[in-house]
Amino acid sequence: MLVTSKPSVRERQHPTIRQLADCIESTWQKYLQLEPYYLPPELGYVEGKLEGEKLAIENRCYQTPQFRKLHLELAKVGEMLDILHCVMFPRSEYALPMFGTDLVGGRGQISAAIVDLSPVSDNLTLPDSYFQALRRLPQVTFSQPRELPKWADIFSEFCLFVRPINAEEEASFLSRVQSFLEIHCQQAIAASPVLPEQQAQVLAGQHYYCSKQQQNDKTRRVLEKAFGAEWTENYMTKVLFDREE
Ligand code: 18B
Repeated sequence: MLVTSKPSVRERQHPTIRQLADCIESTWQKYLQLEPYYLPPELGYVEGKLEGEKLAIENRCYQTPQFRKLHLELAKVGEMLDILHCVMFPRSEYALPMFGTDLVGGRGQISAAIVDLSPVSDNLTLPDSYFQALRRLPQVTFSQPRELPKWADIFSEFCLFVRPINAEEEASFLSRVQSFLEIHCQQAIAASPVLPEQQAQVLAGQHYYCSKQQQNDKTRRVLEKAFGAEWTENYMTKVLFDREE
């Protein structure tokens, strides 16, 4: 079922998805000390079949002094579906929010664009420094805001979830992601570690975030159709939303 071959997903992605991938990686490079993070080799590049179409997944991962794992994933289902998925997992020494973004498109149109800096504290509020920085960003409006599903109580009040209707809105979404990332990287490199006894709390917050993301049936369904239920469960809990023990 799984074959490993030369990754080539990025060049074939929707241009906005490619631009976002480039933007994420260049912002990481600008602020963070990137070191490699090794996924099991059979999960770096994965192919399966979904309704006769090829599903190809390309993963890039890094770690830094502040982040246990930076994960950027590009997936392509034939000519039907292009997906960008990105999550930054802070180390348990840092009480930092979770940055996450997902961009899903098909046949030239982006249907879902979501980005957030999600709190992991007990009371699910962002650190005040994040709140102040996010509050100062310019107001943006999109013609087609989308409603979050029930499991999505993890997201902050700054979460943006839209269906961008044209190139301007796609650019506007990209610029928002860039701002979130800049704020996050700047805050992260300036952050002090928490006390050892507070690390369990940080991990508990991250576990809660991951357990909610694992309830996203739309992600699960795409993966299950191509790779089966068992592979998908493993992938969602060990690669997409894994827990640091
Ligand atoms: N996701 N997404 O990452 N998902 O991974 N995603 C969809 O137009 C994949 C994240 C989020 O309305 C859709 O409806 C696959 C992160 C939310 O019920 C599809 C992968 C976040 C929704 C996929 C992937 C996140 C959503 C439907 C692995 C947020 C709306 C598209 C590569 C930080 C859910 C549509 C709903 C939607 C698929 C959010 C097909 C396969 C990090 C909230």
